[in-house]
Amino acid sequence: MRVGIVGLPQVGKTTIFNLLTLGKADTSPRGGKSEAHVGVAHVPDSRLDQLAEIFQPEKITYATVDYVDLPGLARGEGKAALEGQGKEMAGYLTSLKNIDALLHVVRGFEDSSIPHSEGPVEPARDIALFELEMIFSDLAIVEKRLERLAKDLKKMKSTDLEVEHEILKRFKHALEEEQPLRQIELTEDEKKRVRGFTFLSAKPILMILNLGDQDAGKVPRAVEEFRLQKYAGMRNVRIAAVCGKIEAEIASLPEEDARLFMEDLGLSGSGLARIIQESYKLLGLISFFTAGEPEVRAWTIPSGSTAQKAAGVIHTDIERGFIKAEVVPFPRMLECRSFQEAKSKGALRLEGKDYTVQEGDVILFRFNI
Ligand SMILES: Nc1nc2c(ncn2[C@@H]2O[C@H](COP(=O)(O)OP(=O)(O)OP(=O)(O)O)[C@@H](O)[C@H]2O)c(=O)[nH]1
Ligand SMILES: [Mg+2]
Repeated sequence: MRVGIVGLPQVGKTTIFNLLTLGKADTSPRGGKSEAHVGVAHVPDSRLDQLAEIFQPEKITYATVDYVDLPGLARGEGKAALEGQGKEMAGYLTSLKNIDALLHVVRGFEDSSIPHSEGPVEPARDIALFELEMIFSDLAIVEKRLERLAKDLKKMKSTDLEVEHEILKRFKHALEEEQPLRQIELTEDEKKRVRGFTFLSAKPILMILNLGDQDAGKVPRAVEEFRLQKYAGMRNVRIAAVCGKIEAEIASLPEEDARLFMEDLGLSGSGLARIIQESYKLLGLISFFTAGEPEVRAWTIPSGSTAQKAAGVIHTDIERGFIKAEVVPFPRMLECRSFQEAKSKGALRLEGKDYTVQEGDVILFRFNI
């Protein structure tokens, strides 16, 4: 999974990128302004650690998420694209090609030494503004493409072009009503036809409020606190909060110190864990595990995936040569402590290729190639 970190200037994007990737990217005022940083976050999962205790593998492999940290996008840059002057936007869109979701960092911390481009701290206003910039950027792309299509359709008859024209007209209408494209339900075929465009408002989005150090208490009820109910109910949107600066500092401490520090602040679970959990929910993802002596490993699949598809995430050969999946739900594996014991206790199930993999399944695939 690849996630793009976006937002207005100086809201804490790079701070949160560092929190997620345990990185050390520069957050000083002039540090590394213009380039995008790319980093990898390891998905924390205590179940994987517990499996490792049982199987004593040579290697533990966590699931990962790639994060791309971008410079701030200022007010008016989406609009500029719409007026044919979108230099900033073009660079932005190139960096955001092929991402699965956006993480929109919204400023929630007060600090008079870091001026906010929009004046007083007000998350709802910033979200509305940023949504609009994304909508303008998308509208610029749609209008340009529609113009081209109209010309081409005059010259030749093409069902493909007509279908694309129809979808983009629907998009145009929604965008003109200031509706983000992520609200629109598309068929698989329609999705395929617009895959080549980087429509920002079409991406599932996780809005992360970056709160000040004293506001840890607001983390669990950020939606109510900042009156964001309107967004919380939208399709393909999730909202969560972190105290970016202090949580980034905590993340670099040894585990035990970090735990005590978080307890003091009243935070449950790390900022990293909270953001990743929300990202999985946003994208409808689940984890399953493979476990043996060489390696204990977590894998990420879309919820609803069949056993055969899940096998394909590990290797296409296992998908092609799939015979059976031996499945033990995680809690039962914790009791039985081996596939063999699970089998003798009746906790192991033999499943076929159409079995729907469940969150936390520990799976041994049988295949032949
Ligand atoms: N007090 C406080 N300061 C923060 C917090 N998060 C970030 N900052 C500070 O805000 C400034 C900007 O942080 P960055 O993480 O660089 O923000 P950014 O959004 O990446 O900024 P640009 O990339 O320039 O748009 C830095 O001085 C951070 O230390 C926070 O939660 N509390
Ligand atoms: Mg930055």
